[in-house]
Amino acid sequence: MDRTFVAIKPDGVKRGLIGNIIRRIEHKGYKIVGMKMLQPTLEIAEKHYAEHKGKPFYPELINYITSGPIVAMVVEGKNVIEGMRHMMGSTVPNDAQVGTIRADFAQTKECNTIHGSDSCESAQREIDIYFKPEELCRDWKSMMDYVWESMPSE
Ligand code: IDP
Ligand code: MG
Repeated sequence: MDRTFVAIKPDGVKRGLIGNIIRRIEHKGYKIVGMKMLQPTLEIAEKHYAEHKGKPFYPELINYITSGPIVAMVVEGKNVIEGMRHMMGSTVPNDAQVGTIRADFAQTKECNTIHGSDSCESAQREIDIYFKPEELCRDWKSMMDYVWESMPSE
């Protein structure tokens, strides 16, 4: 099963959107196999956003992501990396499709409520930044696991 790293960013936590966003992920049928609340340290933030170092918005991005707690998650599902990006919507909320998390909840690209990995490599890299292997709970069946098992193609 594919895996991605998702984070509800500080604006999402402060606005009380944790439940709403987790509900969307669960309703999609994705399986949450890791979850924690933490306030990213400067070190964690710089690791997470290393690819953006040197860009004009980098200092603001680091200030934003360290400005309060985030809810970090590891999410599993079929083609989940692409699927989560689709549910999140474009980086700029006003370009995002209505119904996506960013279109529905965010106003600016600076404060766009949710993060999701953009490739298999970034997913693994980001999961390793936020989670130790023993912090993941993989050994249980979600309802979706039973549904997949009952499908002819499984
Ligand atoms: P993504 O989150 O959709 O993958 P990236 O381009 O990887 O978008 O940018 C990472 C994060 O940096 C964005 O989600 C947003 O919070 C912030 N960001 C991106 N571009 C800008 C910008 O031009 N100004 C301010 N913040 C930005
Ligand atoms: Mg990105």
